[in-house]
Amino acid sequence: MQQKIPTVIIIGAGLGGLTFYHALIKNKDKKEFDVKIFERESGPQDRWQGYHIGINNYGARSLINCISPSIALNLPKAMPNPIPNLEYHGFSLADHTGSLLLKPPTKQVKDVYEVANTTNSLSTIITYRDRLRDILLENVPVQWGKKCIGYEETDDGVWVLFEDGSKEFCDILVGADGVNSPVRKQKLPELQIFDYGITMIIADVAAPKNLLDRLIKLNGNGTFQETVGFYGDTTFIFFRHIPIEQENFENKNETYYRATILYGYPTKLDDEHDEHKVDDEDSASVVNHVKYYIRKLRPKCEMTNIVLELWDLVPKTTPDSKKYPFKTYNPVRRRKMRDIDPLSINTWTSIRVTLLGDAAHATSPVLGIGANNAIEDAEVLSKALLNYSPENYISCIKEYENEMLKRNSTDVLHSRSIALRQASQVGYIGSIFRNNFMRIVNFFINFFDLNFLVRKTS
Ligand SMILES: Cc1cc2nc3c(=O)[nH]c(=O)nc-3n(C[C@H](O)[C@H](O)[C@H](O)COP(=O)(O)OP(=O)(O)OC[C@H]3O[C@@H](n4cnc5c(N)ncnc54)[C@H](O)[C@@H]3O)c2cc1C
Ligand SMILES: *[C@@H]1O[C@H](CO)[C@@H](O)[C@H](O)[C@H]1NC(C)=O
Ligand SMILES: *[C@@H]1O[C@H](CO)[C@@H](O)[C@H](O)[C@H]1NC(C)=O
Ligand SMILES: *[C@@H]1O[C@H](CO)[C@@H](O)[C@H](O)[C@H]1NC(C)=O
Ligand SMILES: CC(=O)N[C@H]1CO[C@H](CO)[C@@H](O)[C@@H]1O
Repeated sequence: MQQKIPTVIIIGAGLGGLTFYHALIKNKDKKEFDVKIFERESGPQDRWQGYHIGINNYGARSLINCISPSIALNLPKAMPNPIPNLEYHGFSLADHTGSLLLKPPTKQVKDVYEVANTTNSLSTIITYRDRLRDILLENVPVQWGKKCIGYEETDDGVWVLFEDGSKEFCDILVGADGVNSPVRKQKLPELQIFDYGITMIIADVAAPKNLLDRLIKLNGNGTFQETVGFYGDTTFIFFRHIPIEQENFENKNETYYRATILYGYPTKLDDEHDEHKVDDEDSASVVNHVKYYIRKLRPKCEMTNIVLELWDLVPKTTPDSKKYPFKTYNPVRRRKMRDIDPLSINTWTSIRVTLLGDAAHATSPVLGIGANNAIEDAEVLSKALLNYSPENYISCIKEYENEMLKRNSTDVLHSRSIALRQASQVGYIGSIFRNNFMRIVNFFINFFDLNFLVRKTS
């Protein structure tokens, strides 16, 4: 008897869900599934998909393993090859004046294939997240405007329920629906989101060359730069040294570069300063709030000026997409830094419904591993499903979940401890100790080439 082709439904066309779709299609000759993917957004341009994200060795490897060779050919559009002698793809940490504290030795790679072959997950290529998503959307029949609100299990499958009243039947349901995953909330209601007590504001801006030149002069050419202040306040700047090519872009005289900027501070500061009311629906109000803290918490110096000037570049209203390098641009708002430790609950029962990426293990952005781990999940789950049969589907899901849980719980907690340590309000004297301690650590990790900051992979 010919066996019926099993159906897999993916909820969420983010980086994880799309990579997983490609992996199932790529494995079709070994194991065929009828795959459907649903997304709540109304279309590819519904929401700003921005940010620079670092794709590291295991992320790149899983990505290449999951997508077809023809789609892999497009990868350089999203992750252009590092520019030798100009860009340094790596992390650096400086104090509030831009004086270097920590810069782990990081092997520079020439392209996505070389990063995939390194054994050290510090090596990364800073990637345009929106373009990576565009590439992954190619040839994928996403069903847009379909918001999942839950599911119903039956003896022989799962009904997936949508807000529009429709439902779809499947054999396996994969929730790749991000940190607020409704699939997770139903599967594991006791698995809670952990709130760091850190507020962050993130924006993508078009930075003029002269501003970036000043930053590089002060802080080096690292593509992923962080500074820490006295009060748990942090700034992040991610950029590629690649000019924006845009026909009608504002000032044709000046060269512009995309940069992602992030400002973080302990949320409790907002309670102490509630005279400063913020309207999260209004970018201008949020940017003023960020600048208020930067001026208040940071000394007057070139580093502070650069950060303030970067925040001034955030569009105050939704910009005309024809004149702006980003196809869509949502207003900036305050967000909470949060994560999910998948091992914070005792039992995960493996059923027909499983989770992938942020839905299972949202991770703070400090180590830049969230997308890499979502992509790695896609590979591990697609491999586990190669053994799928109507009788043993539970063991496939269990195999995936066992590996995913351990790996990611470790990563989530590691990222959390670093974020919380950075957010401690050390004060002026404390900062002298902390900064000197970090300079010593920096000396040793560079001297001995130690990379204890990241997980070792084969
Ligand atoms: C500033 C910043 C910097 C970062 N830097 C890095 C980095 O350097 N490296 C790194 O690896 N990671 C980084 N990350 C994290 C990374 O972006 C995420 O971890 C990654 O996108 C997770 O992928 P995902 O597919 O699990 O979830 P998402 O990409 O969030 O996708 C979830 C999808 O599900 C959809 N969805 C949600 N609910 C529903 C519903 N009810 N029904 C249908 N669809 C739904 C959403 O619309 C979305 O499209 C960063 C994040 C931030 C904020
Ligand atoms: C930038 O990084 C490269 C590594 O690619 C390094 O060789 C170069 O000296 C750096 N340039 C500047 C201006 O710091
Ligand atoms: C990566 O490693 C594999 C296996 O060792 C090899 O076949 C491949 O050529 C390498 N790719 C690059 C770009 O170095
Ligand atoms: C553009 O550059 C030219 C020559 O350098 C200069 O004269 C002119 O004022 C500039 N225009 C703008 C708008 O900056
Ligand atoms: C790859 C990796 O980091 N694996 C780790 C997963 O977590 C367990 C403990 O929870 C570690 O022992 C593994 O090394």
